[in-house]
Amino acid sequence: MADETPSPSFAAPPQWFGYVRRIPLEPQRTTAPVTAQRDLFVLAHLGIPQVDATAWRLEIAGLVERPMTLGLDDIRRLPAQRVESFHQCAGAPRRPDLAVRRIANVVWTGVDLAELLQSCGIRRAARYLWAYGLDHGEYDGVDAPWYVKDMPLARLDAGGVLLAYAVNGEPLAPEHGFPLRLVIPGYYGTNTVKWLWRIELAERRAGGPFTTVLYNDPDPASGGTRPVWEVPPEALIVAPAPGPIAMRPVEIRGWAWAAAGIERVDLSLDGGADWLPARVEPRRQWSWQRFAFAWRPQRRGSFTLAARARDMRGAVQPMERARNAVHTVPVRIE
Ligand SMILES: Nc1nc2c(c(=O)[nH]1)N[C@H]1C(S)=C(S)[C@@H](COP(=O)(O)O)O[C@H]1N2
Ligand SMILES: [Mo]
Repeated sequence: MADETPSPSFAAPPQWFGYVRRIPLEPQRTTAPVTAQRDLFVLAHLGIPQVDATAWRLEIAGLVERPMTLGLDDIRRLPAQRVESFHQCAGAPRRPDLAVRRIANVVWTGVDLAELLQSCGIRRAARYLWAYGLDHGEYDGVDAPWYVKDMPLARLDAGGVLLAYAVNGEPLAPEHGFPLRLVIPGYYGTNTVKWLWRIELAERRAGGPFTTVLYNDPDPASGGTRPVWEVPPEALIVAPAPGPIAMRPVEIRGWAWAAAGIERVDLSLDGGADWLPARVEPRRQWSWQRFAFAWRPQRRGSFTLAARARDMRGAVQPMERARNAVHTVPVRIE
């Protein structure tokens, strides 16, 4: 396969250059089951392209029998699917020890990518899907011709992978990837490529900075590294907020999520020494799941609340030094 960098069939759009980050809602404000688009965190490593949808095209290339080029109208004419999913930023690409708690839950609308690729004919040798964003530039001292991420093609079998043009029923805002983004429910946000213009099927993983030097965490199991793809279990305490609370029954509640779905959430009132099970609601598609715990404080003073989730595969959150380390909230009963 040729290693030269592909370029779009249309003029590259103007781009506001530079790293963009909009801070997520504070945990105690993450109360809505579905996060409004205007409340979503924004993460863009290279800048924000301003795409003219009439000129824009999506190309599907690489190991397919019939390569395709589609305009936005072509895509919107295909059967639409809605997928509710948590949406989480993994945090700094080279800091697997930091939990940043950039988490939201949204409903994406778009086209089922597995079906679209079936209609192109997937060649037998194809193992990975490469997704190209229109943004380019420098990040962390590395120059990227495009923002490129990859995904094992086998992920398509679990369903829900979309080419999304709307979030919560609204068109994507420019900063959220207008006109089209890849959505991979259960995968960290870094993989959900915005301003998508090219999909390529390949035998091997993609070679750019965002799939090789960045977003690969040490993997103790193999001694090597592991791509930042599937989201391990995590829980966020929404209420109570840190600080003083009155001496009366308190509902401790929040959200828990994992690629595999949540099996249980345990609550601690003493920073992780003792644990008690919380009530966990079922998940809808790939959504986050509400948990709640009725607490009757027996004394005044300081407490460190902690919530620890376990996923359907039995993985449990580490207490510290992980992207999904346990969230704690200090409170004082007065
Ligand atoms: N093209 C492109 N897509 C991208 C990024 C980017 O820099 N360029 N950032 C990724 C990261 S790290 C995250 S967390 C999500 C954030 O999506 P949002 O800004 O819509 O919340 O987009 C991902 N998709
Ligand atoms: Mo991210």
